[in-house]
Amino acid sequence: MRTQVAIIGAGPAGLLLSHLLHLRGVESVVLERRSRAYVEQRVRAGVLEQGTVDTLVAAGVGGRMSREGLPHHGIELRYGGRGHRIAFEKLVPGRSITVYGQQEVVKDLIAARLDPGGDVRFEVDDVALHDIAADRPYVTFGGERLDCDVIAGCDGFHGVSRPSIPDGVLTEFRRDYPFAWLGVLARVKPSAEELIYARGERGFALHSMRSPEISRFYLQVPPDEDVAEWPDDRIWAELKARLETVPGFRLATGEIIEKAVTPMRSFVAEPMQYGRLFLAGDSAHIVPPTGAKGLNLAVADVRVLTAALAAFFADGSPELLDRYSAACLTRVWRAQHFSWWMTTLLHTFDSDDAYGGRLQTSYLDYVTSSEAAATTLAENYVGLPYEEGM
Ligand code: FAS
Ligand code: PHB
Repeated sequence: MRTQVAIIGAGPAGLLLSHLLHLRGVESVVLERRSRAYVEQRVRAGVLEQGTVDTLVAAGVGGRMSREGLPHHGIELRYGGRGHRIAFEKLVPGRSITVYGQQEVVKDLIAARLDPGGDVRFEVDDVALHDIAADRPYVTFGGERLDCDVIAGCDGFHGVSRPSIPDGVLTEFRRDYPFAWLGVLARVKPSAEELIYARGERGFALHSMRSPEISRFYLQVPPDEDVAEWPDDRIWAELKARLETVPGFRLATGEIIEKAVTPMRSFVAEPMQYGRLFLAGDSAHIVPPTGAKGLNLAVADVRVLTAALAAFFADGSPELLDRYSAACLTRVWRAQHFSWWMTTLLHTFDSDDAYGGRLQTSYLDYVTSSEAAATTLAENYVGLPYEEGM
């Protein structure tokens, strides 16, 4: 078998890359180790930046998102017994976010790729990358071989692509956090119109949603927490304790349909390329989800990689491909900082660090009272505009 681009992974990065390349007349084959059903039901991100929404609409895969997604024009920071709205419409006029589950984006992209011209293979075992430093790399899987010109490693943090790069090539930057998130999906009407980020002595909590009937919550828990420690009644009691902290707010409860613990880490591998292998999305970088950047960064990488590959296959020019990693990393590190900043601002750290706690409160007071400070949060949250031509 032969294709122009072998894409490892059918998450948002791999699927969007395959679709955008198809629109530019570049062939690809997507190799995914999980089943279609698995990737379509996996509950992950929920917030799409303005740029991600615009990208999906421009690529012709934003129809259902435009119908079913929930545009939001602000978020609330809740602490010290008060709620403070960060009003996007005032601070960053014309830019907003859309709440639309990552699994819905994945479904829309798979549907588009299974049209004629698409080639997405699920339940593929033993993917291995070969000759990635040569100009004729290839991929083996399940006893088969796929020859190609380029390999896109879109296989996430635990994938096979990044480890295929020889030792000594990559510099890895990482930061771990002394907590994790317990994610909860519940069949209950959201208790507020917008997202609520709540900081308190008991720990961080996030009120989000997926639809007018489905709410999404997160609770800060210890880093190695076992989800079995969290029966439904304990989840509701803790969510109430952390969110019902302002007058008049009552949290509606209902049937919990999914719960899981997500580790919190910051990670970047530089450079995001080696020979004919290009890393995009979580295979190259991870952010704590507090800033809602993970999925959106994957989209930004894919936009850059698509333009570079289209130029390469059009006339062999390698310049954009040579600069791929540098072109992505400015945005990657901006999102890394914002995600680290939101995480350190809103989570409860070591209770002995009284000084650190005062710094957090002071910063929150500043962000909720200064228009300039609130604008820095708003413009990063809705997503900074893409660089020219990306
Ligand atoms: P993905 O991990 O989504 O996709 C990689 C794909 O590659 C997967 O389908 C995997 O099965 C496949 N794969 C892996 N190894 C392979 C191999 N050897 N062969 C073939 N295929 C292979 N971000 C937010 O913004 N907000 C959130 O709330 C949020 N919550 C998250 C919760 C969890 C549990 C996790 C793990 C991540 C969360 N994220 C969140 C981040 C997440 O949304 C990622 O940023 C996003 O999925 C990135 O997309 P991809 O880069 O495509 O990687
Ligand atoms: C979500 O709805 O899953 C979500 C929203 C905002 C975040 C993280 C996750 O910062």
